[in-house]
Amino acid sequence: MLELTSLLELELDFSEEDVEFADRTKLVSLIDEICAETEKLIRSFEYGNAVKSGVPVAIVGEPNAGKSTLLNAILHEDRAIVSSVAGTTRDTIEEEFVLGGIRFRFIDTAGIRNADNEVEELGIQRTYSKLKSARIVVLVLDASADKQHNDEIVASIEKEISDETKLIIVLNKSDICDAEYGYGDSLLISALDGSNVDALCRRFVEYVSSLKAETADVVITSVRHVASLTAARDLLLSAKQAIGEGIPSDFIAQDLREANYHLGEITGAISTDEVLGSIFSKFCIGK
Ligand SMILES: Nc1nc2c(ncn2[C@@H]2O[C@H](COP(=O)(O)OP(=O)(O)OP(=O)(O)O)[C@@H](O)[C@H]2O)c(=O)[nH]1
Ligand SMILES: [Mg+2]
Repeated sequence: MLELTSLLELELDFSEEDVEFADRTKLVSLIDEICAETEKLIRSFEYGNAVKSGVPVAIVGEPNAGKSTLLNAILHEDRAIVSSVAGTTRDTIEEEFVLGGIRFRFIDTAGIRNADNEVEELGIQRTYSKLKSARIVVLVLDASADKQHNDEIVASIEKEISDETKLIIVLNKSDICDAEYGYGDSLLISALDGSNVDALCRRFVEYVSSLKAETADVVITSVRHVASLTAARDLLLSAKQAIGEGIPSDFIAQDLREANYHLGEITGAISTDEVLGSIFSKFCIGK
């Protein structure tokens, strides 16, 4: 940020000469570099926060697919009511459970279908909202259903979730049928007799561990710090756009000053002296 700011401030000092001597490509690549670092820190907060309050795992699928049976199998207890009546689960059920040292929040949801009454309809709306806020979505399919039917469900769920969300597809009821098809790295399980449920649980742990590996060495835990980082990132993006549009350096410099101010809220302010110091250390200009 110091390098970037000093390049532009220097240009402003010579604004009467009407020259652009800070190389635009260099400015943009510096901004990209800083934005990437800032993004990484912002993401580290999401990870830190998810781990602190439990990584949300939404279990979704059609009625009778075996979602509640799966929840019970993961928790090793009869937490949710299981029955052969389609539409048994009406409201969402949430339970925390620690796997591989990571706290998860499992959310059993109402099966998705065209509801035949208002209560079920409300439950399904909740399913969609949980689907959107979850980190991991487990889509439970009935392996005995025909492929085309399941293809449609997969497509409709993929449409609903964001890129940030991990989708794990399971084909359930392996005890009564062998699915002759799969979806990428989907798992064939039986929630009823528990087969392959361990493998599914390992997937959850592996995914969260991979998130951890992607994040910065520093994990941001303060909401205030994330707000400062986000503000700085947005100003940097606005500076980048201004450069692209050939907007005068004064305006770009102003965005950068504000971005510095926000970063300063975390690290302590960057003083004018530091900017001047950086200018004089790089350029042959007399004070
Ligand atoms: N054979 C077999 N039956 C299963 C399996 N998993 C669930 N079932 C049966 O399927 C029926 C529905 O199971 P639930 O767990 O209630 O299904 P659900 O997806 O929660 O259904 P809704 O709450 O209605 O959306 C029950 O009769 C279960 O015993 C399985 O792996 N194998
Ligand atoms: Mg259920």
